[in-house]
Amino acid sequence: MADSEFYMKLALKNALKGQGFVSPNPMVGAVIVKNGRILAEGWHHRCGDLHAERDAFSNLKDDCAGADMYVTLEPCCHYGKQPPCTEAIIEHKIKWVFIGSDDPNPLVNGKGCEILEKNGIEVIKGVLKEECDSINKVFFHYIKTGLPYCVCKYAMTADGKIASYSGDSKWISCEESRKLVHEMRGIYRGILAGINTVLADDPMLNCRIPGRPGPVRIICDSSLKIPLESKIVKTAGKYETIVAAVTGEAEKAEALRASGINVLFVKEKEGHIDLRDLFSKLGKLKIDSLLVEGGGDINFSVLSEGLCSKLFVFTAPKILGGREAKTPVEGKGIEKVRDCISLGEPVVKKTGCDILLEYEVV
Ligand code: AOF
Ligand code: ZN
Repeated sequence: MADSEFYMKLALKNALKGQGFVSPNPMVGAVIVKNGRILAEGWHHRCGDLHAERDAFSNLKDDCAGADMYVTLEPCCHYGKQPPCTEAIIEHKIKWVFIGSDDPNPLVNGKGCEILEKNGIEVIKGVLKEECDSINKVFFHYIKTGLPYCVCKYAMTADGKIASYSGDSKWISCEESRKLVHEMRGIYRGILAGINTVLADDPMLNCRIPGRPGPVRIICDSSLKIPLESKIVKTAGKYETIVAAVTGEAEKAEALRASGINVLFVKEKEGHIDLRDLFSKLGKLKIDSLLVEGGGDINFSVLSEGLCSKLFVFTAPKILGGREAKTPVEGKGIEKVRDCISLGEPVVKKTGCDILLEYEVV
């Protein structure tokens, strides 16, 4: 492995330490190397905190003049919550900067590299670019579209059912798969479910991994049917919660707001919530990623409207049968196979006795 790849791998490892904490910022890691010796490492710990480059500089014990810096993302050159990293790099007299990903943020977008080069710093772009790009899919999507990067997750039986004909769904997937779902909930900024899921299961939709902030819970409830005594409403003071509606009594909206819920009125589309409008409003609230644990109708809407980027499908070695038993993607459906929603090659994993298929929506 080339030296530059070795140090970039280390920078990547640092970047990942910010997972679940940096939203809506990217995960970024940095390493400073001089004469084959690592002088310091750093990463972006949390949104609002030091950027990776400045975090690495804050860990220096020796002079780094003439050193190389490896950073997984193009250094920023603007004043945001933090001052420009390019300035710190210039001040510290770094000689070479090795970069993984470009930063598509319009405030940066190549200008970071330009400034470094204008100041006599050698810039090498694209070191382990694919790996660096792969950790910030959420950030790239969000900064380009203003919409949350959306992932649909469901667990089904080997015959494609998400519940039995009587509505029973506890539990389709095995314990290990359910543990993994809690880990996912700690990674995505929001979790979206429909009112029918709340009425049927009275779920918490929180993350049970200690130390993780947990997602904002978002319920699609077009006519504000959510019961005041549901667990979601009762715990809204503790876990950030949004109820998205189209209509509903002012009194009910007030009662929900008094419980700490953000009631968000959105546009209507064919008698339901206009998901594109909801996504755009969630984007404005800085929700950059969304895990959809919806029923079949929500899943069909996000998929057919091109709002979903990724799919996690747990398949359990169980058969439920039943013509009336719910399936993961319902709605109206698609008339012709040639018009289907296409998915990429699956990544296949085993979780306990289940199989997890991960697909990109292409
Ligand atoms: C870097 N290194 O570690 C990160 C960068 O509001 P701010 O100041 O935190 O700026 C956020 C923007 O800065 C973000 O949208 C992205 O373009 C860049 N993030 N850049 O050089 C870092 N986290
Ligand atoms: Zn920066």
